[in-house]
Amino acid sequence: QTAPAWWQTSTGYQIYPRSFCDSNGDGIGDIPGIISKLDHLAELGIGFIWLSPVYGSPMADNGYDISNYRTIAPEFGTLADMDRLIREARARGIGIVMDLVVNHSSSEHHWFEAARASRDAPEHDYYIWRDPGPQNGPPSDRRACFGGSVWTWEPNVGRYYLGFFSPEQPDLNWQNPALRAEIYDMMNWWLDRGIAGFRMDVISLIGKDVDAGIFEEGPYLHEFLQEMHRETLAGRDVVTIGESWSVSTDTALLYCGRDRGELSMVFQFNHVIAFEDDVLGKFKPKPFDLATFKAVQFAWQRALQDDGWNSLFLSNHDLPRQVSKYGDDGRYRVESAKMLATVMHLMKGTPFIYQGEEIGMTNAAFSRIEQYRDVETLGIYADQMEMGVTPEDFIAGANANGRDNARTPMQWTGGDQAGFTSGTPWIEVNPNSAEINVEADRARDDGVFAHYRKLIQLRRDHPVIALGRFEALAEDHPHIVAYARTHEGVRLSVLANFTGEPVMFDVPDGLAGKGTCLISNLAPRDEVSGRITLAPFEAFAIEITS
Ligand code: TEU
Ligand code: CA
Repeated sequence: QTAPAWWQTSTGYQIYPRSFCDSNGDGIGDIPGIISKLDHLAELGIGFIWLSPVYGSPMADNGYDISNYRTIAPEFGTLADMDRLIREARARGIGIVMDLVVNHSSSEHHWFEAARASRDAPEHDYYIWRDPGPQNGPPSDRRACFGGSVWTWEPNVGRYYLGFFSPEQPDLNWQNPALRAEIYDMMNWWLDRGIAGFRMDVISLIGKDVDAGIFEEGPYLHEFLQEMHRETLAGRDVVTIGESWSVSTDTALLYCGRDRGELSMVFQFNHVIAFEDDVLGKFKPKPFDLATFKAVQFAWQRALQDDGWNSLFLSNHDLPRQVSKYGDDGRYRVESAKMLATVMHLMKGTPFIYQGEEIGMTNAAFSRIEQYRDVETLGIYADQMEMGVTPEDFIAGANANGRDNARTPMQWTGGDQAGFTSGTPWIEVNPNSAEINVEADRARDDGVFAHYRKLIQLRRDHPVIALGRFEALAEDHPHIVAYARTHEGVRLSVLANFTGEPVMFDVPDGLAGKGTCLISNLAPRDEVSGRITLAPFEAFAIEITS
């Protein structure tokens, strides 16, 4: 067996820069703010930061609409700040993974400005244009991710352009080789600055065949990813994380199989999609059930057991905070936050922590649409009002799954604006910051932070966590998560109660035994056998020795 790659034994941490730490009081988090918090992250023990976009952008989608790939948005800082971040992080053993958003650019990118001005501009073909459809309307009735049509009329050129997400995010035409060369050149420019890799935004969309109506995982996808690899990544020891909402256990290895020359790992959402409504999507959540959740997680563990690599996460800047969604953000907040972390971090793959998760931050609750800033929530609100959904029902759905509810500022202290800014934050601070904050949590030996820190260290110290085989046990148990990991004669038994009630459990053979408790969110146990009772949200892992 070859030694694991650095990104297989490290843990990632996602920073959503707008909400992380504001250094200059303008209410917007920034790069100097991130630098000032690197010690917090180094003490947590992470190996790399996935930095959500900081490039030049009009911020229609908080930076996922890039107008200049080689600058830093002034509200976030300067290129010199960015270089300093890369350097200072590296000095603490932390790599910076940048967010590569190349399915689309901003409509304010100079390419698009040229493209929309004239059909004769070379950049015109960098985007996806179609003539009007029937009755001079849009070429198809396909809806955009953030509401409205995917097609926007451009009178200057007498054509519609494609914006899969929003009109401010026109899709790039990957069929154009000059465009692809520009992108690879830009990637090399960043890689040469010393970054540790890329998280690739909606990368499964770049191979689309628009006229066939195929957007996700289209016919050109893997050809382009392999070309990208040859032109930029080959020979560099970096990590690449491919975001995809469509990848399945059947297609995952096409992206991250060891001989593919494409990506290190996929970042998939099957466990999220499983609980969305067929018509109203995320804004009408389906009730959670553990059996479905486990079936999805475990299917991915099995599918990438021998080849490929998983990303392990429940939350990010597009998803609700996990303690609110899957745990209990009231009475058992601390216990359930630790339980969820234990279950996720001890599977096979690279765990990702979304800023604030390491102290058990919860979703903020909003009551009015005016409290939202998010292009998705506002766009879909407009669509669903037209469909006859009531504002009350919509807000209820948005509180469960809306993006802004998990994008409120990082809670550093119990003081004013949670210590995030000395000014007025761009979006409201969660009022629970008086109790839930870094300072308070870190002051406790049994805080959520301490638990995450331990999990991260365990992954570095125990090869069974990074490399061990995964075996699910008691798979259809409705309340308990149970699995074993085995590696070179070592067995790790992981058990968790996913509910706020005590649960009696008959320990199956593949799990039972005595040994050393590696981690627990209650009193440590050094034995599991026979019939046991797990306390509400109890979770632990034992390295079995007999
Ligand atoms: O997200 C991809 C994506 O499909 C999401 O928009 C998703 O559909 C939705 O947020 C969840 O319901 C990526 C980024 O992570 C997201 O922040 C961007 O808005 C999006 O791409 C466009 O760049
Ligand atoms: Ca600022």
